Amino acid sequence: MNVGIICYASVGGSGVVATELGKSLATRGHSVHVISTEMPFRMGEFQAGLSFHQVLTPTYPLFREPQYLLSLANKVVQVAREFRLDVIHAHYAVPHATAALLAKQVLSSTLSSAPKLVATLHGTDITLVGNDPSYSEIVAYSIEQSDVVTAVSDSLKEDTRKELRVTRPIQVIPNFLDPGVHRRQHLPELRRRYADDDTRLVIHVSNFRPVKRIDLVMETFDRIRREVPAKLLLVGDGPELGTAYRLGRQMGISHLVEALGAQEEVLPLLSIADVFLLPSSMESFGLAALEAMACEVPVVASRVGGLPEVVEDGVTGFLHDPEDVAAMAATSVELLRDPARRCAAGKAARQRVIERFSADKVVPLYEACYQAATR
Ligand code: GMT
Repeated sequence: MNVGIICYASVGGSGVVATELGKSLATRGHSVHVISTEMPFRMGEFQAGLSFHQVLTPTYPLFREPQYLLSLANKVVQVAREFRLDVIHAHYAVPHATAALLAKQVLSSTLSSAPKLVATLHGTDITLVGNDPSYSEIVAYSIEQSDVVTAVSDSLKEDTRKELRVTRPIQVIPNFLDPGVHRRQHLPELRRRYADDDTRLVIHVSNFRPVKRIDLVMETFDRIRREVPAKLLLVGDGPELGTAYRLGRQMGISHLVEALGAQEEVLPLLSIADVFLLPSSMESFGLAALEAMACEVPVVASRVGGLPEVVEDGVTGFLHDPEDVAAMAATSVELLRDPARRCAAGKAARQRVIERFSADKVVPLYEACYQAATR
């Protein structure tokens, strides 16, 4: 099939999933056209069957606002017409589903058979942005009008129903990764760079938005390090990184915190970690948790959104009430003190990824969606 994939290029789970899906589909013989403002950071080297189309949004002195919705819809029309797209797959509702819908309407007026629209909802496009009264009408309409709609978890499906009063069927297709690539690497020298043999490594990877609750990451770690010699690796960048620096100074633990900034390659860092902290206030899925699990790192997280669908509480990781830093710290300390328990949870986590969230199992579900949409 000829598939157009619209996604955000910036570091974020929805762009990662869209790009990995594009790569997998191309490997499986489809012709995939990724449409974004920049080459998504996971797109990597040339791959047969995978091409990139850049959306340029020109400015004009009269406009204070960039016209991204229009330039994206325009690009989708051009790509769809030129490459005879069968499917336009919009990742993230705002404004990608709307741009795709507009493009489809334009194409329907000129092509005998316009491409079908598949929209994948990722989380913040519904729970934080899409449900804002300034956007909700148009986001709900775009979802209702898509040919097939998928959400990355049951929790997000329910949120979409509740928050946007969407009534159409929504199929749950979880996020995925390639466990052959996402696996723990043996990197003793890298580990030694951050910790000696007696020091445990706690890691947090995110885009440091308020929803990630960096304050709770710091508070949990502060409790952990009072019980076990430990260091904290902070991977990623965003508005709340400054909060981490400030709290680190106030708590007197800056020397135990390594902030590594945005990293394209997180596997080596996950591979040297002992526990992954994710105390988010909302997480429709938690792709970062899935990546940690693939690298055999037990996740200690808040019981919110889709995280209970990813992390099997007490087996592959541990979930606690949001903001319960005492419980998150206690569980982390238990894991950090008990290598056998940590190892068992890590192995169970990887097994769960292989069984439920591997590309081999999930990508065919998207192919089936495309077939259903074009039938
Ligand atoms: O979490 C974010 O700030 C970004 C957003 C995104 O576009 O990547 O993440 C959402 O989509 C991811 C991919 O499906 C999910 O793994 C994240 O859980 C979800 N974030 C939230 O729900 C807060």
